[in-house]
Parts: sequence; structure tokens; C-alpha cells
Amino acid sequence: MFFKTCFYDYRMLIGLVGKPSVGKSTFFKAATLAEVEIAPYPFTTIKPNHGVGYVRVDCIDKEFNTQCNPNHGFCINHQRFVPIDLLDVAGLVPGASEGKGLGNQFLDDLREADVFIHIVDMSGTTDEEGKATENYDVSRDVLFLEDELNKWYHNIFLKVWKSFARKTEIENINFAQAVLKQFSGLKVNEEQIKKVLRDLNLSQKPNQWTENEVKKFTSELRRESKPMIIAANKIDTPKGKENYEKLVKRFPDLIIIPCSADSELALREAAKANMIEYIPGDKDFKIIGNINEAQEEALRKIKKNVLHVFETGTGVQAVLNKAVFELLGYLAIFPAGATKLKDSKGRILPDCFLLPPESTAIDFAYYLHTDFGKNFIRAIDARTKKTLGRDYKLKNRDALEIVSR
Ligand SMILES: Nc1nc2c(ncn2[C@@H]2O[C@H](COP(=O)(O)OP(=O)(O)OP(=O)(O)O)[C@@H](O)[C@H]2O)c(=O)[nH]1
Ligand SMILES: [Mg+2]
Repeated sequence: MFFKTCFYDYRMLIGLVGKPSVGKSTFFKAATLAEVEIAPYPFTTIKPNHGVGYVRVDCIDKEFNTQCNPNHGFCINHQRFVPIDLLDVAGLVPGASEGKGLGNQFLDDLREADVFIHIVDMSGTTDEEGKATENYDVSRDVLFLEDELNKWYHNIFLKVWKSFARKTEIENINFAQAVLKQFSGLKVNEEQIKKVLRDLNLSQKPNQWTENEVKKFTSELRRESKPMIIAANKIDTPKGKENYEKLVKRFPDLIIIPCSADSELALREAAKANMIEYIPGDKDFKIIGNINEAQEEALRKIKKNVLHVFETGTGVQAVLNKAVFELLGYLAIFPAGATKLKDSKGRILPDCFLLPPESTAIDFAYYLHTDFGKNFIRAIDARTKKTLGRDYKLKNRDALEIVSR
């Protein structure tokens, strides 16, 4: 069970990471439409930008032949946009863990992240420090960033490790507790620590681990608690597609989505100015307002070079969706009365919540309110009107009523 206490105000946090000048702030701006600085030189961003972005869910209102009124987010053409928090931070350079660039203090800003989006520049025109170059091997960025993040965890771990190294006998239970304490604030949970210990099949005596085993442990814990998806950005540039294809070949096990944050930003701004009709994540748009020739040409290029080339449109919405629903396996759940879809204020299907994988009906009840959890009687599926027990495993896009005493 996930929600023993309360998660009501909790919102998923997605951290945007990568070396300088790859387009982190552009991605952030495209996803949030917040005003942030964007510029073609390294370390444009120093202080983190925090904003609200959205994941896109096929709204269930269509199935009920109605139009929802979201409390949070919005719904266009029965596509529901559910809020998530986004954090855009300063660029990370190789050697950050030893203090290079801006060092890795800003990783502290990312402690609370549930998942990372690694923005990688596919143009091949920025070097490892974000400065202009040519024919840069983009796969190097994937390797160095993982390495820096792992070192971050490793350094935190070493602090607790020293106290263990002196003891002769430690039980794994105490060890897990001590690691948990050391990583508190980093959204690492005990289950993840135990899973890593199990998966790596390391010796029962952590104080006897070799340096290599310690590294394996910290890297795996990082992967488990801060999973990462890659946004292969600047796909619209001349070498973009070629470098993206190389990257996919080189790292077949990673989730890599082609992306053009710049194109998405242009489309969202044009939509906001009522020049076009565009639903984030779509592969097309329609011109509806007055636009000049230059604007029309820019939009035509986006269509030809990005939207019509890649399955996932500009990739920005696809990256957010894949991070939340594929990588983390979260479920979008709609609270819905079995006999009426309106809340007390007359709003139809006002909420859609994101719950972790494996969540059950009782978890959902606790998520809504501790009292619903404590006094849970049953759940009802609003589509089929069937009764569901406390252990019913939630499915994505479930519409449920919780009945409590
Ligand atoms: N062609 C192209 N250029 C892009 C794209 N995304 C961002 N850029 C450009 O890349 C440059 C850097 O963008 P930023 O968003 O400031 O990059 P950043 O990663 O936030 O950089 P730092 O804050 O310095 O770490 C700017 O000139 C952007 O216009 C894209 O999808 N395509
Ligand atoms: Mg920036």
C-alpha cells in the first residue's frame, strides 16, 4: 500500500537535466509557457525555474457523452491535460562532482524529483560544456551525465558508508535503514534499497563490499529512484535526425524520444495568440488567424521538418507522457460517482489524479482523504457499476467512486 498517510497535495516533479545550451529552458518554456531566459551560450540558467506542465490523457468524458470541467489543468477536444511540476536547472558539465562548471550543488534542487528528463542536443554543434563546436559525438553526453548523477549518489552514500566500514557485523536491515536515513529528502524509499540489494545479489555484509560493489550499489539506487528518459532535442537541425538514429542504435535499452523544443514553443505561442489551432502532442495544426508570410513559412517548416517526419510530433508532450506513464508506470484515475459525474458545485469530472503503479482501490481512497481510507466500504466502477474490493488493482483511466462509512 502506497498511501498510508497523506499525499493530497503531492504533485509529481519532473527534473530537466543536461549540459548547458541543450535546450532545457526552451523545453521548460514550451511545456509551461512561463517566461524564462533562453540564450545560445552556456549557463544562461543559474537559479532553477519551477513551473507547471501537463501530461495528456484521453479524457473519459467522451465515453459518458459529456464535457468535463477540470479543477486543475484543462481539456481540449476530449484530451485532458493533467498538471505535473517541472524543474529546469543549470547545466551540468563533466567533472561537476569535483566542482567543475557550477559544481553540482544545483543537484540539490533536484532532490525531490520523481524522474529526470535528460535533454541531449542532437545538432552536434555544442561541446561538453555547451560551447559552439562541430560534429560533436552526442553519445558522450548520455555517458557523462549518468556518470555525474551516479557520483552524486556515491558521494552521499560514502558519508554513511564510513560509519559502517568500522563495524564488523551489520545486518542488512540496519544497513537499509541507515541508507534510507542518509538519502532522506531524495525520494528514495526502503523498498527501492531492498530491491537493489536483492537484484545485485551483493554480499550480506555491506562493510565487506569492494569499491566496485559500492559503485554498483549507488548507481543502481540512483537508477531505481531517479529513472531517466532522453529527449533527443534540436531534431530540426541539419544533423538532428542522423544523430538521433545513431543514439538509438548505441543505446537500445534507453527510452529516447526525438524532440524539437523550439518547434513546440513556436506552436504553443502561435496557438496562444490564436493564430493556429494546435493541441500539444498532435502531429498537425490548423491556421485559423491572420499571420504574415514569415510566420507562415516558419510554421510550414515545422510541419515539414518535424511534425511530418517523427511519429511523436515535436516530442515535448510525448517525452512528458512517456516519463510519467511508461517509465514510472503511473495511472490516471478519475474520481466519478456511479450515478452522477458532477461534484457538489456542479462540475463534471473535475479531477484526474496520477497514482503510482500497483495502486489499489484502498490506496485511491487514502489518496482522496484519510477518512475515506479509514472508513472504506467499497469502490464502484462508474462505467460498469460493478463493486470493487479494497485490493482491486487500479487500471489507467479508471473512473471510480469510493463508498465509505
Ligand atoms: N534548432 C533548435 N534550437 C533549439 C532547440 N531548443 C533550444 N534551442 C536553442 O538552443 C539554445 C540554448 O537553449 P536554452 O533553452 O537556453 O538551453 P539550456 O539547456 O537551458 O542552457 P543553460 O541554461 O545555459 O544550461 C537557444 O539558442 C535555443 O533557441 C530546438 O529544438 N531546435
Ligand atoms: Mg537554461
